Amino acid sequence: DVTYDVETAQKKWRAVWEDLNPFQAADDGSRERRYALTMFPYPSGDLHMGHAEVMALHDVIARYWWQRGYDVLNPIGWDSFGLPAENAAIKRDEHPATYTYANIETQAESFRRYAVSFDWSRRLHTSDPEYYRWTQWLFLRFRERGLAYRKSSPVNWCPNDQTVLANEQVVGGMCDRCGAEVTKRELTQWYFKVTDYAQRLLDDMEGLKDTWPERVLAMQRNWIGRSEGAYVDFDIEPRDGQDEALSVTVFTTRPDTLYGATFFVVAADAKLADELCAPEQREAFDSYLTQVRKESDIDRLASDRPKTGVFLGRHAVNPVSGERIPVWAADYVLADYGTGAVMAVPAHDQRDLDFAQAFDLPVRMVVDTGEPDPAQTFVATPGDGTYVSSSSDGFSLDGLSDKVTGIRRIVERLEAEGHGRSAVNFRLRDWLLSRQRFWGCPIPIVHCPTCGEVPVPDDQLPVVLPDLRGADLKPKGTSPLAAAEDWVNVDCPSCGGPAKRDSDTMDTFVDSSWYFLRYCSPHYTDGPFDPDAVRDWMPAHQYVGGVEHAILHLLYSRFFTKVLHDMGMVDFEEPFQALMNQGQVINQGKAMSKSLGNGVNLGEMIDRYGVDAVRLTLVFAGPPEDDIDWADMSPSGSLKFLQRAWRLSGDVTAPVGGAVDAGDVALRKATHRTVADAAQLIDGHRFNVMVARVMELVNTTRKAIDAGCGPADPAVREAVEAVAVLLSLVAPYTAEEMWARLGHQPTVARAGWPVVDEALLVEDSVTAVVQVQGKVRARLEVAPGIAEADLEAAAMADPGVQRALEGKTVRKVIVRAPKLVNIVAG
Ligand code: ANZ
Ligand code: ZN
Repeated sequence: DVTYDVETAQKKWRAVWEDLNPFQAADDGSRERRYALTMFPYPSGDLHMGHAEVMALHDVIARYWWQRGYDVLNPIGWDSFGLPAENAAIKRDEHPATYTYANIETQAESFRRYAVSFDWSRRLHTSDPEYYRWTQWLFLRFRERGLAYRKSSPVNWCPNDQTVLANEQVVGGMCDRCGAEVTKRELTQWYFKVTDYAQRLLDDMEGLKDTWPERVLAMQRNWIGRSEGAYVDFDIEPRDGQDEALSVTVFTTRPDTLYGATFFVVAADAKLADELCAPEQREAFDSYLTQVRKESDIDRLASDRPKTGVFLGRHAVNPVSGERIPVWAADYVLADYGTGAVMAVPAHDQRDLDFAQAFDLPVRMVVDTGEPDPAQTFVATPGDGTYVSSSSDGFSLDGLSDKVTGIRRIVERLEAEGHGRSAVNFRLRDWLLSRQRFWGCPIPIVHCPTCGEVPVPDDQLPVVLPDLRGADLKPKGTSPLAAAEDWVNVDCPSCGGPAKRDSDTMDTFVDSSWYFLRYCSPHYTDGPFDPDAVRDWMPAHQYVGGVEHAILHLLYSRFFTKVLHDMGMVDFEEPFQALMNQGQVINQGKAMSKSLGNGVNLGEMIDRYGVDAVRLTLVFAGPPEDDIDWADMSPSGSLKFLQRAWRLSGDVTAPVGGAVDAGDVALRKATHRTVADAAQLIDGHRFNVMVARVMELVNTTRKAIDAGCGPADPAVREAVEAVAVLLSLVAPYTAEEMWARLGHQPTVARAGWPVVDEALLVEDSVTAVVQVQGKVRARLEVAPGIAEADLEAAAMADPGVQRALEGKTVRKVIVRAPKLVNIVAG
């Protein structure tokens, strides 16, 4: 069999495409716009199979939109600041910039060879000063709105990367970058106030529920973690005039169990614990705190862990009953959730009960659930039941057995006396954005001994990262920028006195929280983006990328978009209309990894089978969300299919542009049905099925050529042209080869979607016979699937049948769809 040379075709068409530049968005309003967005890569190393998969899937959509006549925005850029590249550079003793930009060039070259339909004129890198100038500008605007602020608190610390991490970057207690166990440190850091947007981030997911994967929404919902409950204020008893009366608030989801609170617990690492600690407990407390500081949150929350804690030598007063309860410090209460203090109700909360058991504290049941008394069994009873032992001073819940009413009544009582109020609490924390690392966007703030925090004026942006070539960039716990004397020492923009720049850099996720907006006008110099361009293109119609970003990047981008909306800079509140998560490419049932030695090299696969075969294999493997086990794939089979499709184009002898009406009807029907179905399948993201349908059409056409209507039939040309256009979404080189052989000018990528003739989609008809009194009175052409009632109605309406029935009464109609109607009349 003849074949085309893959390598030659790849060289040839790449040059032609670069010349024609078919994928540059016209951006002139002449056509309806579509924004196809894919998560931009980190420049660590060359592209791998995962990139190949996501780009192949994403490109089906982008190329389809081009064929449908939309003006498509399909941009590419690099998320080029950040830890992974910085760490890799340090390991190789290279400067992060050198390493990063070299990788970008390698990846860009690979993307071009891989023939992704990117608009290269919009390329951006977040580590370019033209880009991060606006990251800094946005930071300053957020700060003006009180949405970027500095505070001191215990933060997640990666001892390996020697930097703080956002909560979202701690996975199972480990650094999601390097896997080291995360510890806590008390540090003053910059935060974005995401918590102000918690409710809106939650509410607006409603509008995404049909277009985003449910598991992503569920993960975000869970991360935001909304809880309804109440704040309850407890007075702390003054100790014989030594200290002032103090009130401490707790957050509880069960205010109705207030009478069961037998002790009070403050997070050991909260400032409050230190403040409350009585002098005689100081030593015990300090040594306990040292121990707690070494623990990760995961350890602290583990329910099977023995409870530890220290009595603080103080008592809190129950605001309703007046009961005195001891105040403890413990690690199972977290400093940064709720208020960092809890009223412990051991009877109905297992963590509190474990603590009570460990320290021999009282257990009082206040909800009788019918289960054995927790004081005896040490099994808490969190369920519903009837209130007991819950009354004082003319107030009582006793006998009531409805939790909702119980909560309402106790909260009303607390509110009336000014000791509490109902409250909603979120698990979501503010986003810690400073990093003690070099390769990131500098924070545009100057710290002045006289003026305090001073923003760098807009006209002095960007604060450019110093080069520091030859300096030691290894993580040391403080940013390498702090040691760059020339850079860090500046005149205060406000008073002119000696001051210092903030030497931390921003989390890379800040850079990636707005890049999709920048793509709309990447060369704009009057702001982060041109509002008109953003209005034209955003929100992105389709976002494609990995589920590993389900929380971090997607939550942060949603937050940024909402803030920009509130600033009046964009007129929408959600950045991504639809989201698709691809599965993983694995090998032999396992994730590819160096240690398993099961990595598959993308470059080698392309060298061996060609770009198209690799792309086709990845798209054909299964539904996009499913993992692909490369060991089960057959790229050589894909290549064989592509050659078979291509051979069709050499067999066509009907002239270009000839009339097709007289062509073979069966083949025409197959073609038009395939094109119509392909459109629906692509809209439903069933790309693998779409490919299967193209394969069928190739087989049908081959049969028609060899054993049917023959190669000269215009229906053959029509079929092969359709195959070329459909294949252009997946196998652009092969499609271009076919298109040229069919006598067309490049590029098939912009040939346009074949127009479907609806008449050719009508199912084949069958002939139904209508008899009246045993005599055939009519023959009807009907659809094979016609319903009995429809067939009967059609028979009755036939003029020949009506004539035969004139003057008669219909006694009985027997319908055998789709072939026969028998009418008995008399
Ligand atoms: C009394 C109580 C009685 C509670 C009861 C539960 C059951 P979610 O649903 O996760 O919001 N809590 C509050 N702040 C805490 C902190 N900083 N660290 C650890 N635990 C804390 O949980 C809210 C409940 O978790 C609160 O309601 C509080 O215990 C505890 F039968 O208060 B509860
Ligand atoms: Zn100053």
